[in-house]
Amino acid sequence: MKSFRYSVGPWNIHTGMDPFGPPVRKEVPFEHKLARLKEIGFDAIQLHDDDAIPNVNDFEGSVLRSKAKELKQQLRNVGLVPEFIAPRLWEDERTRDGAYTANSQQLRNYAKERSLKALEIAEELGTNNIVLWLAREGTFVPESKCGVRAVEYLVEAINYMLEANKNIRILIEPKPNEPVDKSFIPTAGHALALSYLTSAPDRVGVLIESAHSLLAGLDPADDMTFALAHNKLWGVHLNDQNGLKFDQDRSFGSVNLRQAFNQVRVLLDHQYGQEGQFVGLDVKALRTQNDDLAYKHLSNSLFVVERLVQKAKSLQTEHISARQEDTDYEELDRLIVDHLLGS
Ligand code: GLO
Ligand code: MG
Repeated sequence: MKSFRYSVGPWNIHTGMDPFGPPVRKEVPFEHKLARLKEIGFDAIQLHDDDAIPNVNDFEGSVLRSKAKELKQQLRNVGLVPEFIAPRLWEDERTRDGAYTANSQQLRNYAKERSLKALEIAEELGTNNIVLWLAREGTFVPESKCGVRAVEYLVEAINYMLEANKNIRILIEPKPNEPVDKSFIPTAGHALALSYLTSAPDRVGVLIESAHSLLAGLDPADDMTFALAHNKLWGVHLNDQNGLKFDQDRSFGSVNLRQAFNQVRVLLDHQYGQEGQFVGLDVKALRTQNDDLAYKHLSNSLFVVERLVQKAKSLQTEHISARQEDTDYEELDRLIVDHLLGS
């Protein structure tokens, strides 16, 4: 029996291409990815607008909607539900100066129109969740943009979406850097603060990715509890990251087991998932893996989450409470480390 319902994106099965080298594995067709992900144990699929409808820029209206309907049937046949749609606003040439915060009004309008397509796809697929990873909303050159205007543009774009469809909710996925140097919405705190500036704060929450918190020098479990305290933790992307480097998307728990444990512990302690939220992964296979072995990052991450669930459930809470009482935190530290080491 699994403890959570799990989700993952098709981009988590990939060719191993990186900025310094070409693909080392074959591109896997979308339908094969779906079948494989289901087989590994996933319940839901995370989708960019152009994962759902390739070349999404070329379609609109009833054609767009009928393509989305076909995908809905395809997902149903495999037994996966869609978790969210995310407008991919960082690959198109028109978003090279950012999308919602581009200096050109024409380009900002493109970003908004493209986002509306994501809303339409989501509606057809039957999910209310729109994820905004604000990839290029930030700067390399500080004087290139006004930070106050940038926040106003972001609020304007979010309000535009909230107004266009009264059922959707928006999950902001913060990240401090990469591909930009300095992001306008670098942390969960910024994302939550932004939510309260919008016209419908009850429909704007966050998706916390472990590696993104770590890249900001923060503990992912703390970001999760902060969002939980606001009732706004609507998604997670579990993975791992070794320090303040490029975004590594390592398998969950592969770098820092105690931090991974605490993420699982807070999710369990606060009944994450009981209102339908998924535990998502956003992990990448190491470039060394050959075609057949480029799925282990997914099965291993699921395995580690479930193992850590067992660890969280078998913690002797009376011992924890006693140490909280007498503030012997050295002993608490030892207890936790010993528990994680096992016998
Ligand atoms: C990149 C992000 C990215 C998003 C995805 C969904 O750093 O983690 O993978 O999660 O595009 O919007
Ligand atoms: Mg992510």
